Amino acid sequence: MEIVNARLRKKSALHTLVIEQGHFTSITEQSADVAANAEQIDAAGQLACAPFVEPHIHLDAALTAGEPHWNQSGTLFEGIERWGERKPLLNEADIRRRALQTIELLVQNGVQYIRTHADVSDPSLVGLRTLCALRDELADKIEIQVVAFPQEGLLSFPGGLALMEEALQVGADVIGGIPHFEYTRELGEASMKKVIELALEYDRLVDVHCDEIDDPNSRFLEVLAAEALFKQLGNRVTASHTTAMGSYDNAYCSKLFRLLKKSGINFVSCPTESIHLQGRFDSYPKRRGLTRVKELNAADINVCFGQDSIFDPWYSLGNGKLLRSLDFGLHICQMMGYADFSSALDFISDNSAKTLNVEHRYGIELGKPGHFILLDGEDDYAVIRQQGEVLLSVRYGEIIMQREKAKRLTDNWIDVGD
Ligand code: 17E
Ligand code: FE2
Repeated sequence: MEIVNARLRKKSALHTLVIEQGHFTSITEQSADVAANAEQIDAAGQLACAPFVEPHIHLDAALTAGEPHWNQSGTLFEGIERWGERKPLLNEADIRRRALQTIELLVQNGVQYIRTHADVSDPSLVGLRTLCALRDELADKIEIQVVAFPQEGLLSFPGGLALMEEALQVGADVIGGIPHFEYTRELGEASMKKVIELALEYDRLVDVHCDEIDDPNSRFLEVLAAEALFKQLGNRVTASHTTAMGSYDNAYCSKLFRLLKKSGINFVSCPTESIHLQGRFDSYPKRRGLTRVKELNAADINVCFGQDSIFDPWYSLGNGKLLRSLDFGLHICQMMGYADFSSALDFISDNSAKTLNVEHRYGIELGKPGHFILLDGEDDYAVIRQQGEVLLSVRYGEIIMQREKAKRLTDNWIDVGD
């Protein structure tokens, strides 16, 4: 496959990309735009970017909003309760159907790597088993990691620890946790130590729903980061949400950041989800309920954006578009400067690949798998501003999704000059 007239991120020249036997074999700068021949794809000056990565989504719960009841309060905790009513109705066919529809929706929007959470506070483990099976069946189409996520507590849910071990034996790639939902601070802390112990014992990655609450006293992140540091697990560990950090005072954060930086752990923020679920106990002033994405990024700590939910008990919108999550994130975290916009796609591509530990096989670089997407815009700034569609998605040199740019059918109404 040959692509001509492609722009690459953070470079101004047009480029020709060649993919042979599924890998990039040539990436060359063009001195001017060229006419594409019949075999070539003409990128027409649009931005070629490494595929989007969805680092945090709950595929077992996707497309279940309102079943059997809607989340009326909009809180995380009511979401957990409503999901608890849907859980007994789960079966393999139901999960498969909804997960496949959601994965396809993500593919249509340029995603080629997914990290999904599977609720393991369920003695049948049907969600985890089904998502692990789908991961294996779809391995040549899309890369999926499955997190064993103890939604109702690793130590507070009856048999939670045994279920986690069973999930790891079934084949979960990543160990999850939810310390702010454990009954006590002590259990929350102990759960973080246990998660790291299991990661060492089973040689798995870690991704914890950590401090997803507005409580400024929810400080399990420091326990997770310290354990990761002591056990040298750094980049294999991710803290998702950490919304309490939006409520920590600056003095504590200043101390905390030293540890976070040393530990080398990754962060995932889910802007649409958190702006919706957090701040629910405030009147006014009302907190934004997001972690300190801007400050983490400025401190050179890896942070990325995910969607979390697609029409589930926690969030009843969601359309598979990471560009929408990014747009929300940039606004809510006030990352609206020229430099922010110029590298904004990092938050849904390179940074997320790092979180998933796939960066060695990710990116438009010689020798790497020939995966890329084409975006409607010539650089990060234009793509963000125009909120355009993903026009093309290529995997191992094969087109897996292509759409035409929406075409206006009328002339200008107003004369705007030349
Ligand atoms: N479960 C949870 O604990 N937090 C979330 N944001 C979702 C599920 C979506
Ligand atoms: Fe989540």
